[in-house]
Amino acid sequence: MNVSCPDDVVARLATAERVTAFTGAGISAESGVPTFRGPDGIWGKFKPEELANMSAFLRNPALVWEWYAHRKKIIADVQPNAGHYALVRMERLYPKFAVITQNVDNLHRRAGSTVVHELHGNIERNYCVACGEPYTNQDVLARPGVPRCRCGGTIRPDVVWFGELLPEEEWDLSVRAAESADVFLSIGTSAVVYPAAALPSLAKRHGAFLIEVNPEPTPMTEHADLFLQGPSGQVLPLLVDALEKFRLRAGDSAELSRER
Ligand code: BJW
Ligand code: ZN
Repeated sequence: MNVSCPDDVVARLATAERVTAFTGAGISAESGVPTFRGPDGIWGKFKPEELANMSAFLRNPALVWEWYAHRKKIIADVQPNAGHYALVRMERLYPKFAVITQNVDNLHRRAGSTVVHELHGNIERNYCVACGEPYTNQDVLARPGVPRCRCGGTIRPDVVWFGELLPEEEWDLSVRAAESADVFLSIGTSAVVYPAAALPSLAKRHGAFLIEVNPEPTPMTEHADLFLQGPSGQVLPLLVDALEKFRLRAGDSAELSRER
């Protein structure tokens, strides 16, 4: 793979104070979690709007639950990959570093990232539509078919479906992390689902240098200051290696000039 990150960009990224990484399904692809769109997407059989919305759930909760039970099992069995771990290394390099993720798979936290804003919920959680009682995956997967709450209500996954509002606090924190970023990385997202997809351009309007990491161009590519084309599990570790090398060299020269 030939990912070329110009020296001035490495310098800019290495000397930034506030860096924000915005991730989508692509960062988990190399862990074995299928993406939503494209040839290998989990939406191959169904369009997103057909399953991930409340009216589909009310119409056919068994079908929606069958799909979520399948995905919950896939996600429980996978591990974070080199891309997730590279972001953990990056967090250690900056005084202000945040991950904003559209993913519900919890892999950033499992890798060790500590500041993670989940915009579309978390597939490890569930709640009763009628009374709000929370349920774990262990609770719901033990019950065949559509899981029911003690109150008789239907339990649903704690994820954000089309037509639903994003969690307010996570959204506000994400907007702040975008607006204040010196460098904003958009990683493994098709950048078509709003309002999340508006964050990269928001960051750019507020002065961030916008870097996109994706094997394929997206609608955002033409607005990016730098497009690093390739799988994030390969591109991100190379990028962090370059940053660490730059920091080491800069540290060495500072040391040398103090000694002189
Ligand atoms: C790699 C890789 C590798 C592959 N390395 N990369 C018209 C215009 C504008 C907006 C709207 C509109 N009509 C309706 C809307 C609103 C709607 C929307 O945006 N629709 C668009 C599709 C048109 N948005 C909403 O409804 C949102 N809510 C909202 O707007 O509330 C206000 C409102 C209130 C009342 C009424 C109406 C509005 C909510 C959106 C919720 C999205 N939910 C989902 C499901 C979550 C739960 C679950 O997981 O089951 O979130 S949909 C799905 O898409 C999921 C994802 O987070 C999201 C984004 O997908 P993502 O991550 O970008 O994945 P992919 O598959 O699309 O892309 C993967 C990328 O990875 C590709 O680019 C690959 O190339 C790349 N890749 N391998 C790096 N190794
Ligand atoms: Zn209930």
